Amino acid sequence: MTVDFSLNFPAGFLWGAATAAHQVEGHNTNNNWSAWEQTPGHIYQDQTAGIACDWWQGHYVEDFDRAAALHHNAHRFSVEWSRIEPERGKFSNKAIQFYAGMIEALRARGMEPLVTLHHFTDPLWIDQIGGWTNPETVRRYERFVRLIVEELGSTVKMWCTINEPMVYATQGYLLGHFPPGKKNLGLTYRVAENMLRGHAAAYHAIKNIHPEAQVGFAKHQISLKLRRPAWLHLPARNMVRHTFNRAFVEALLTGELKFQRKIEIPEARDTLDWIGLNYYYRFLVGFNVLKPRQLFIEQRRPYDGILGPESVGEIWPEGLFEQIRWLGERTDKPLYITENGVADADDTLRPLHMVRSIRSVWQAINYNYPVKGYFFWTLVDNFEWAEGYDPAFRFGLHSVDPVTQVRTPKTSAALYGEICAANALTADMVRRYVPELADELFPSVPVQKEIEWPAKRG
Ligand code: IFM
Repeated sequence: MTVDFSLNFPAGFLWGAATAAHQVEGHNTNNNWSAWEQTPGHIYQDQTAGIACDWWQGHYVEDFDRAAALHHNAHRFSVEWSRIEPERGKFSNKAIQFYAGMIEALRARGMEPLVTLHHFTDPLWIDQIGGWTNPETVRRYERFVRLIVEELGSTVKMWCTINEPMVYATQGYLLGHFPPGKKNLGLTYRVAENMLRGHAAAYHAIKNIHPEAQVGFAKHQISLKLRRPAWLHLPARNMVRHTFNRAFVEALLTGELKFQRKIEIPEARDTLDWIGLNYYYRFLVGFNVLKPRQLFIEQRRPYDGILGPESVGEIWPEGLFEQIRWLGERTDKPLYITENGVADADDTLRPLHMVRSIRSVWQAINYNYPVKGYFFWTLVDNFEWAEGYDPAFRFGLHSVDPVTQVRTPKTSAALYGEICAANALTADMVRRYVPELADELFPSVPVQKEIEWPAKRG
């Protein structure tokens, strides 16, 4: 008998990848991103999403085959509002059928669909009324959600209302990296508030049509490392932690959104059946008197650890545990890792990152946090927003040739496939894919630590 170590996951655990419409579909000129991409300076090398991974022309079928061959039993994807409602109040049956086809293709391959209703993009006509700065958008979004759930709801159990609302608000309205490129704190708060109202409206609309549906949203969390001395930097760290990581989640539990002031949004109270965690980076945070325009807060890359590409933070996979812990304890809801992965041009870091991340998830499960699934970001290299097709920002398990559309699996795809098939991360996998971690994670001779008896009492 060969005895070996493995980190086993619970029966029924969901394993898959996550994707988003604008990043993979291509052929769309009707949303705020396609308009934004036209202006030089907005995207890496002035690129546009173009045909992306050509899913709109049917390439999703072969990519779902790939996911199935890697033993994924679930997939997270988003529907594109600008295709479904290309003009205000006009719905496209062709687009609805396209997404119905995707769901059917997933089910035929034994993959549970998790459908995101908003992933960073808005139809142009929504953009023209001020996007999410306008409360009218909440009502328009609710109408769109109602329509899509009436059409597709009998085949979907899990809905994700909004992807990373705080990223959408801060990148578009505070930092200016996403459309509409504003730098205005007041608008940032207003957009986040309206997205919260949008989530609440979508939650009630979905439950109204299909009470058994499971509705949540995907929250991007960042790990925050406190600069020293703590007494000086603590308030700045707490401010970022509260505003970016916590306030939105708290509001979905309590119905009170606390940014600069407290806003009562009773309809948002108790509108989570599950919570999604998107996790990537850790930042060093502190107070800097020279940064009044950033509210004296400075966020930068720590000097130690593995650094991601320029403009992002430190890559610290174990931060997953910390984020699961807070979300798990605060919400007491089933938790899904709705995104986790690493930007890595040549797949040298990804297997190592994957092992450390999945080990963190396993650890959290064994502390009895209710983690129910893991969606790797992402299935195929794709359009990475402001970073376009910059090789440093490739996140996929497969590379994609932009001209021929030929996909090539990376080493990390094989490793992830083995993990999904085994519903476990085994010592043998670690030895084969990331031998440099093997001794640390799984000593070859099982070690039984000596435990000293306490001194005799009494
Ligand atoms: O590509 C994005 C995705 O759209 C949202 N979460 C982070 C990913 C990687 O940057």
